[in-house]
Amino acid sequence: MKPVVLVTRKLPEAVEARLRRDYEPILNPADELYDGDRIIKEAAAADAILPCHTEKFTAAVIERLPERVKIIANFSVGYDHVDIAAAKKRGLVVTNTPEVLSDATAELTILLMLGAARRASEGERLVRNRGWRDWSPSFMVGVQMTGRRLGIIGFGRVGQVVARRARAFDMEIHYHNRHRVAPEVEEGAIYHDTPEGLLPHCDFLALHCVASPQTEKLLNAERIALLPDGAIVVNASRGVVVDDEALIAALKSGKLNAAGLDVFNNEPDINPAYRDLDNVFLMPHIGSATKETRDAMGFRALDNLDAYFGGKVPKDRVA
Ligand code: 8YV
Repeated sequence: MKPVVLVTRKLPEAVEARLRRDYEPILNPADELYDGDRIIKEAAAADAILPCHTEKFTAAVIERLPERVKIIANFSVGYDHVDIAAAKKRGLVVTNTPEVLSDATAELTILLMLGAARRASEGERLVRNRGWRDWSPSFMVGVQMTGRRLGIIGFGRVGQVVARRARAFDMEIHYHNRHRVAPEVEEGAIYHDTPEGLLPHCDFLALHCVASPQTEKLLNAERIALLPDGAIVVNASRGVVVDDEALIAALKSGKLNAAGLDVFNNEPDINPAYRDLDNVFLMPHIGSATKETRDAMGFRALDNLDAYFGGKVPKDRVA
């Protein structure tokens, strides 16, 4: 008997093919967003769940999951959508998909930096909306990335790849992380043991920390004030690490030159003020959205299921 896996979202074809070969999948062909009640209903006959970050496994949902569900094999590196303490209490195994999305997310981060610095949204809108009438040396002037200082908060897998890509722009890399990384990983990046120590060195600031109670609203008004005037902030981690009101105020006042955001509080119902600001480059949480990466994420989630149902500890076990 193949294990039954509830798959909450539409996965890449190659991933679904392997899933069909090795498991009994319960699919969601309409790709509807499941709330807690729907997850519980759909999981009635499941041994495992393969969800995305869009499904919220709160303590209340986890407590009500059918007894036969033993593992949540996430299709995501972030697992802040799962109450890990509740999962542990219930004896649920939880896995994620690290490493395979670092390149794609780092590429998107560079896009956010360039998009914000070179006013890409504004320029695109102008051309599309037939607002482009003339040209002058002062027209659509942005900020140069080459040779500037990039500060990275969260120097894990994604942060490290961002640093490597940014070096191609001759950027000077600074970082803050819970722990200083080894010199061969640092590759000359300058460590700061607090965000406060890092921020004055950031012409560009990229957020790559995990979402946790410790990082909630990490970028608040007090810390934004420590950034150099005219700095650019980009976020491809999680919306909760930013205090929206503070960021919006700094973008309006000119304290910050611009921001590039791929993640938001309360996605997709984002703070409406962002839509009205010309100096934000907005993306709809697509950091890992390349064909190669989405396939790799799916295979990685399946590797974790294979290990679990093969009686081994999954490589990416986080609970
Ligand atoms: C994923 C992400 O696309 O992996 C993550 O944590 O934020 C995204 O890259 C998404 O989570 C899929 O579930």
